[in-house]
Amino acid sequence: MKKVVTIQDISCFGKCSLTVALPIISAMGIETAVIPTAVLSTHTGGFTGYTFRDLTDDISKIAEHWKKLDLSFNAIYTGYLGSKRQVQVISQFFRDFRTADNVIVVDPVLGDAGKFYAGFDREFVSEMKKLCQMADYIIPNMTEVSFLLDIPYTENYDEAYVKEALVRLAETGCKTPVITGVHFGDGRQGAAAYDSANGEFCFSFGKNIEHTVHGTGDIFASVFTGAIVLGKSLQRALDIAVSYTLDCIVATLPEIEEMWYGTDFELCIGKLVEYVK
Ligand code: PXL
Repeated sequence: MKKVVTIQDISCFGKCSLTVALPIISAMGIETAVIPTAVLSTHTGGFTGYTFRDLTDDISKIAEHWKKLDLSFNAIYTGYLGSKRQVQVISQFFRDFRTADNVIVVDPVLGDAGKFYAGFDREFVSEMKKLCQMADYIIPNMTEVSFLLDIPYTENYDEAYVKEALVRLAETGCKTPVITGVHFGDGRQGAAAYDSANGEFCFSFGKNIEHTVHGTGDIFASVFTGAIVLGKSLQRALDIAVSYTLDCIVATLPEIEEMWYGTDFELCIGKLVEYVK
């Protein structure tokens, strides 16, 4: 059985990070080991007054134990990380658990809609860039692209702009950058990727839904990681992740309580199982 380890926080309420990655990757028929980096009462987007228990000191102890057990993983997938020190500890985890044939997927969670999430700043971006350099795949949204490349955030761009951004992301060291939330104002939204090994660009689009729900980036990244681990091509992995993310948004809208509560990915798990058959 394929094995992924995903390293990100547990937000106890507000579906995102581990509460999304664990059920989704498991549903794809992949064993999903976890390293919780922090426990928060809620995620930080849209809620105030949340608790935050930092678990950075546990990460290297878990890694040490796993080394003794000689564990290995087909993929290491990181999401939201809470501090610069935590990012440094995880870069050591990458060095310890990288093998000749596994993949490292970094979702450089930094912000959305042109703004940082609470607690992040330029210094954190510098640290996150170093983690991205070690990755086979990175999965930023357009806001995170602007932070990683130090370019202004814009919502008006074309295909040439996205291709240029992908090439520049690859030049910073990551083999295959994937950009999410790509839209050209033509009623579609999707993702774009660049395989720097062969110079191939891939795009995948579905219908653009104007309404925003929280946690879709984590759904996309989890499905994309699972699909790559299952041996799908870059284009097929993008198609599956775009389709499932869209399915989840459409399923959420009719009964949405509050956008910060997250996306109802549970209602579409059956479709995901079909997509990866
Ligand atoms: O969905 C990304 C995410 C993960 N974890 C925490 C967050 C966010 C985004 O707001 O706050 C704690």
